[in-house]
Amino acid sequence: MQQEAFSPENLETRGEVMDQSAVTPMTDAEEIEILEWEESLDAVLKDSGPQVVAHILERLRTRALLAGVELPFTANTPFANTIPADQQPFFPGDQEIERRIKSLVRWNALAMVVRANRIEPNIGGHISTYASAATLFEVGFNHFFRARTEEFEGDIIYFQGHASPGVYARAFLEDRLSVQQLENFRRELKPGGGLSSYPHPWLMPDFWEFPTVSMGLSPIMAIYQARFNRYLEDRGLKPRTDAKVWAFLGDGETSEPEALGAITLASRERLDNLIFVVNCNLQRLDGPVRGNGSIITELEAAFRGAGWNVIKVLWGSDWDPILARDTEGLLVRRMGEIVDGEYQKFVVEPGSYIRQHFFGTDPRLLKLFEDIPDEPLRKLRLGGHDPKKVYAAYKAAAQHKGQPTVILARTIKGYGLGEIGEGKNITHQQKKLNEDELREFRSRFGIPISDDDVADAPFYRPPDDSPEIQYLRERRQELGGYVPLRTVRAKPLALAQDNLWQEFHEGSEGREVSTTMAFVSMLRKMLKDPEIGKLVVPIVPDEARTFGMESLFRQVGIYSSVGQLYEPVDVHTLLYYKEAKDGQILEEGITEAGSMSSFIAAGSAYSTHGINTIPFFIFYSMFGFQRINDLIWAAADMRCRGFLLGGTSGRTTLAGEGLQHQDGNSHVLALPTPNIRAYDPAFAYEIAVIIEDGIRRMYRDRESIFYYITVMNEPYIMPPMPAGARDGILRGMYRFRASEDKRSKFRAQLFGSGAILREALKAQEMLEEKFGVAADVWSVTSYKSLYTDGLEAERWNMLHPGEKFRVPYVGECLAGAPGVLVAASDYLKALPNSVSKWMPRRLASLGTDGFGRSESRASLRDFFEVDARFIAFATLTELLCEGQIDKAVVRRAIKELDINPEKPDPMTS
Ligand SMILES: Cc1ncc(C[n+]2csc(CCOP(=O)(O)OP(=O)(O)O)c2C)c(N)n1
Ligand SMILES: [Mg+2]
Repeated sequence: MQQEAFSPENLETRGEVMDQSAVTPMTDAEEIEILEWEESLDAVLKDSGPQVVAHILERLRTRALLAGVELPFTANTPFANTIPADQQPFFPGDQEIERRIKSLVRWNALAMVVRANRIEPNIGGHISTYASAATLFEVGFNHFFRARTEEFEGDIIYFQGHASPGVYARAFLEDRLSVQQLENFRRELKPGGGLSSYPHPWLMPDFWEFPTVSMGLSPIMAIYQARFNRYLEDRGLKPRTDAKVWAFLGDGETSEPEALGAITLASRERLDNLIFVVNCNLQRLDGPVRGNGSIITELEAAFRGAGWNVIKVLWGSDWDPILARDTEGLLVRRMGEIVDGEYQKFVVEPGSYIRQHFFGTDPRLLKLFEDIPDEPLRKLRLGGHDPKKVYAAYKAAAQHKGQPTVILARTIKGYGLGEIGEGKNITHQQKKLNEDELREFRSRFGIPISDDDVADAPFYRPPDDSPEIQYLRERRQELGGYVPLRTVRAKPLALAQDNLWQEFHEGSEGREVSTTMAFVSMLRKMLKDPEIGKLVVPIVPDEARTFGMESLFRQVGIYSSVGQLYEPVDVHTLLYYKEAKDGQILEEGITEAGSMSSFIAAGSAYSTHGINTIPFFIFYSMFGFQRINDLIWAAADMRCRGFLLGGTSGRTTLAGEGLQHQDGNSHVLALPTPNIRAYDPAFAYEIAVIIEDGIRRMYRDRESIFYYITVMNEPYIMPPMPAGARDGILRGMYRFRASEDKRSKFRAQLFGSGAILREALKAQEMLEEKFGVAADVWSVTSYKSLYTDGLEAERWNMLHPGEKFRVPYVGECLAGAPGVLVAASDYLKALPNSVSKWMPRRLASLGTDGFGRSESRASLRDFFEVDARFIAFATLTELLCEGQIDKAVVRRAIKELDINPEKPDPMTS
């Protein structure tokens, strides 16, 4: 297909943003008519002000519509700065000193990446992202980002992850990071420590607060963080303040669905404590974000349409006098016509090219620029690089009421890198500069490093008594201290009483309940607890009824920032849908990503706010790890605490739902997250023990762990807790029911988990009654715990040859347990297989590899071969392999147990 060359005529791609007059030529009479209207508008604006103009325009618009005039829809405003020059506030800083500080940060950020790559080629790092974001960050550091103090909770800032070199370089000027640390950027394992590539609280727990480098996650986390701050205020857990949540994003990043997927929540909730700053350098990694369109125009429409306050910062002060001369609005119109690919070209081409291609379309435009020579023309500064414009936008955003604000700041990727990177498609990856290039950069930004030294790219920090350092310190002092800074202020909980849990140790006394119901009872009880009750944050993505949680609606209410503006249809029922301003449940609607972001905000409040909120996020287990694992990974990095509950779990326990919903994967998917503790409990008392211990470990002992617990919807009688089971429940397995037949020579150990434990118990009976096999049954509550424990022991043994051998817990449990070994769970066979090597003998694993089916539990367990029959049968075949029983017994079993050896393999069918 032949590519159409760019010309102002083929601008259909810009659709709604186009001014119709640009394509349909006007008659002279029409031109005169328009001029008259414009003059009238100017006169009204001058005499009566903007509000009256707005009223008139609205009235005219309505009138035209009623008269059948078709007005093109547009969510866009002209391609100009939202804040006109004459409404710009006074810039309170010392611009010259701030420029010098910024230059020093730029230099050190660059030196850090360049040096790292000299010492270790290909260690990576990014220069050009920060180069474009420097002014956006520095205006924040000097004037807006308030640190946490005794009196003020502080602003929350999500820094664009790839700009981390700039944040480190500033911390170096602030004397918070040493030369050695900078030297060890991206080499964290060096003696004395280094700096992590990106913001990772796990790796730098005294510095970074929010991981932002998986693109798209920081915007959604920031939105839910801002909402969670309101939640804490409305529930009286913290005082209301004007603290802000700032999120710095890349323009390329906004293509991630998570980035824009939750923006309507922010406007619906009127989150005027939230400010997005999109660094619109028009480039991503490979090339332009929207070469053939305009990312700024697109984002403006999306955010305005979603109800946000949008502030465009496109043109720097250099453009103000030119725009002032443009009384006909030709320049702004032309600016709105140009596609991003062409704008990018203007960055790399000489002034003559800009003159010809930008303004050459109209002699009147050319005239506007006739007294500006080519070189200065090329250097006319953009809005995102002009501190005055950025300051104006931040101030307006910080003062804006009733809506969240997004600032779309036009910048140049690789700003200041000149020939080697500025605006080039390769700039994102640029990390090596030769001597000449370094010298040029140094000279451009006036860094006092001699020609002799510059080739080494040394770090440079002016003396403490220099005006730059003094200014920087004063500014930060004024704003409460340094940022980013992560601290843990929450006091540990005492958790003195334990009568909360006793009732669940006693069993359901003949009543059939599911583990989900048992968990909900525990949650209800925790919510009433005097110590932890108010700290509990139940989070649910529109599945509360599925989990039988509707009773909580009434008990603690659903959080709504406006209370309940309507009478709910079920108001006359006991469990009506109660929304309340101090409601405790976060009923997020159908968004697992949003709910997980709430979990993250609540799970990290112990550090962000110094409040020990305890989130319980319950979801359809298939839509947890499978769908939003990267947010779970971010929660882990952030050292979040709390409980994730995979509801309706188990591939064969969730009946009828079929391939999409039946989860046999999540416990395997939980294996890689190092600090998550994953449990597949079968009984209420197991859950009670796990949660009680979890709260203690996380909120009293302050461990950086969190929990994943699967709960099921299959009702059965909950037995009382066997004596001495507690330790095994927590460590991953315990013998639930030993065989009473001590004399049989055929022995087996059966391992069951979750709802499948009951199949193992039935198999135990079958084996004993029909085949004379005495089997013990174990509840395996956590293969993950057994696995990590096994790995630890194995590693210790490898590194300590000749010392006393450590036996993994699995091996310890099975030391005196005779017979063949058979495991069955509702998850992949990989799970029991992951620990089989630490067992004394080989293990036969049954599991649910394959796609689910819409069927009953019994059929599903037959299909996946995890029911009691298959457990018994696998035991017999193991005994056959061991040479303990005869083939004839197994043949008889095929008949008696109704096993079809030719049935299709569930893994592949
Ligand atoms: C989810 C995810 N996908 C891909 C990447 C790899 N990546 C890192 S930076 C980048 C380009 C960023 O472009 P943009 O968001 O415009 O930021 P800029 O550097 O231009 O400011 C990409 C694709 C990532 N970090 N996260
Ligand atoms: Mg970009």
